[in-house]
Amino acid sequence: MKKRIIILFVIICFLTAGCGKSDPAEKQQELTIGFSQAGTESNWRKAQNKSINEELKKKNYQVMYRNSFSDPKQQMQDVMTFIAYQVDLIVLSPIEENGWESILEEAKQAKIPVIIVDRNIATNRKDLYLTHIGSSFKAQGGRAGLYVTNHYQKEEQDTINVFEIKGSEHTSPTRLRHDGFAETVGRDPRIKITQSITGDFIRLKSKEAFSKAIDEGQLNDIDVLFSHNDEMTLGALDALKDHQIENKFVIVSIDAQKEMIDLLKSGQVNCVVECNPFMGNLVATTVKRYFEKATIPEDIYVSDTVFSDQNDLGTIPPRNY
Ligand code: GYE
Repeated sequence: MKKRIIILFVIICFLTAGCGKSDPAEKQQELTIGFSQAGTESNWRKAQNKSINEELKKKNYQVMYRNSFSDPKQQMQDVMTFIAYQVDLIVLSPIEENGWESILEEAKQAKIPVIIVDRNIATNRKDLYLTHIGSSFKAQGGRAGLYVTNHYQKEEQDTINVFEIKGSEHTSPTRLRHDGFAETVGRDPRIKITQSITGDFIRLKSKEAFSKAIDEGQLNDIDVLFSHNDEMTLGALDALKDHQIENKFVIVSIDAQKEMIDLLKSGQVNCVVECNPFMGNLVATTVKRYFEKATIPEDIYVSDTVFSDQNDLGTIPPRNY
């Protein structure tokens, strides 16, 4: 009897050791990642989308991809679909900040971990997601503001009026880019945001809203244009051209798309704060580390820089977006 038990034990050990030896890449192949993308509103977004999809696939994950084309309700349905499919992990690049708690609670109940990328969600419930991977939008607004304060440091002008072109409402980059900028320029009492419009991060919407502002005379005393992304800056420049208004403004933009860097080089804009879209590698590595049971930090920051007419423009690396 004793002998039989020993033989059985040896067989079990042998079999389980065999399972343990399977190739980790093969195991990963079985894992499905639901990737919910916000939209396709900008070239920045297209680069970020490509980077995440490619890097996840490079690591042999199956990607179940949904693009909600800037429709917040659609995006919530997309995530619910991932939960119904019982994917192994969800990567969520949200459109808006609000309304995610109940859906992420469902993911939690279903034991599906969630990684938030790029824009953040509004919640105090840190237990609803693994981590957030993206830029510090407040730092980006701060860098934009710092350029403006430095630019006017030696000028004797007693009022400096800023026209702000905001991104979509209820999104973390819009809120935090504004806050970072306002906080930084607030140190110079001469600088005030006197006009503000929303361009939804989209070139055409910004062009329309900016044209209306021109027609209503809102541009009359403006010194600085601060735009929350490059697409909207391009829209504002389109509107100026259509109205045959000379571009005499100090222009500060965010993202650092190729087209905007070219405009910086030709002297048509003054400062471009980078928002680095190439977060795919960080995302895929974090997913892998999670499945390897490593500890994941609460926040993972993508590193960004700033380009302006104060730097050597010849050294800017070629842009791929
Ligand atoms: O700046 C903009 C995009 O969420 C940070 O969304 C992102 C912003 C980016 O459409 O171009």
